[in-house]
Amino acid sequence: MAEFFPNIPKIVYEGQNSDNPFAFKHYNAEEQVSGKTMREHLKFAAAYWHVMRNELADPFGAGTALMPWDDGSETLNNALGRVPVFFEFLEKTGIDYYCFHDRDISPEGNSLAETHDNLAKVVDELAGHQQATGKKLLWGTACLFAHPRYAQGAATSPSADVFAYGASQVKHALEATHRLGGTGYVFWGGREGYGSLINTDMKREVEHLARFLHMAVDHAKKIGFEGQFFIEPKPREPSTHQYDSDAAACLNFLREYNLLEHFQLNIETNHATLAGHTMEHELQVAAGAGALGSIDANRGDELLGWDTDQFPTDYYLATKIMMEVLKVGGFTKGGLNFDAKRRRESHEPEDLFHAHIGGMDAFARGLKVADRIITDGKFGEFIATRYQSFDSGIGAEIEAGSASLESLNTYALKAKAPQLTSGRQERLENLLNDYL
Ligand code: XLS
Ligand code: NI
Ligand code: NI
Repeated sequence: MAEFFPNIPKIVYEGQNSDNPFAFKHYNAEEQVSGKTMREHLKFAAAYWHVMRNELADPFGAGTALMPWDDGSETLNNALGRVPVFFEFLEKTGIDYYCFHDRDISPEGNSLAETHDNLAKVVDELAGHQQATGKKLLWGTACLFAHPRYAQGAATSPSADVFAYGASQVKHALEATHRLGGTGYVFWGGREGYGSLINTDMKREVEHLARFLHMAVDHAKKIGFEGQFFIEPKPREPSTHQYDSDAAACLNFLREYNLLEHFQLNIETNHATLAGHTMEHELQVAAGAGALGSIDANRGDELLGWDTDQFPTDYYLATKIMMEVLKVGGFTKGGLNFDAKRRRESHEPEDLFHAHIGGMDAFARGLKVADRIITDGKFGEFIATRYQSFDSGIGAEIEAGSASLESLNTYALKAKAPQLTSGRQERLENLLNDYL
């Protein structure tokens, strides 16, 4: 069998004292952390679009990535040739899952029918490699944003023909995901938003988007797809405003259009920060609605206001994320997808490995620390104590819904002036440092 990364060994766990850059320092797949192995907790996935298709171009310059296995053509043959490269990458990194857009894995044809045909052929190839390696599909999605026909949106395009085209693409992407045993299907808004309201009927566009998602839910039922549907919030880029701008906006949309029972959220770190939120804020908003489903793991750059999709190597970030994941009882149909790309300067194939090793180690460390924090219970106890005035007496009546403005007026007039206890933020920040 041809080897595409001949100088890269299979990455194994060597522990914190290893100075081998091609080894894990924290990620030990079979190690148990409170009753589950690390691999079961973390459910790492690689993004086909970044690993195989990202040429590392930016708005000011051409791609730099060296991909000796790729002839640069948009042909079916080239697409088929990428598949074994990707599976060698998954094998060597020990990543169990992957995610794709339909157009990452297979090219547009000369007609829509040929496009669907291309997809089916690559899906067969992927199925064969999954079978041979035991690798699994976490989620699939359709690329409804790259082709010029989607310049004004897909489900929210002012053109019904574009809407129909996008629907056709989703039908096939959903069926491909089903055929590959994917446990989820993602809708990221892409160009579902607007550049300006001066030419936009926002209400009509949002209603169309809801229609589109209902069609997907109906089709899933029809074909027996039992994977989880996810929406991935993002506030802007490429559009000025995207309708699924943050977790709260998505939840409101899903509720308004009776979709909440069918959808969870796939929360991406860099999208959270673009929305002006922290990642843990977005995760908690989703968790509060029982809709924390999956994570696109990456991070932004404090100095750049765009979706830089950097690899998540920050221990604090990984710890905070894993605390939220553990608090909801872990992933079910979702996982941790590295929706992350190397910097344009890191153009050699081995950089793909350094990038993923670092992300996996950060999350492994984050998992261990998060588990210790939760097991020790100090933060949990502090927060419980902070709200204890609602556990009994007047507070319990408020929570139970048996208090009224009238009864609280009577209470407050008789009670002593309220006393506050310190929020102890700095003390808790120090405590977090103790764990890291
Ligand atoms: C883009 C999104 C995209 C989705 C899948 O910013 O993160 O990559 O994850 O369409
Ligand atoms: Ni993403
Ligand atoms: Ni993104």
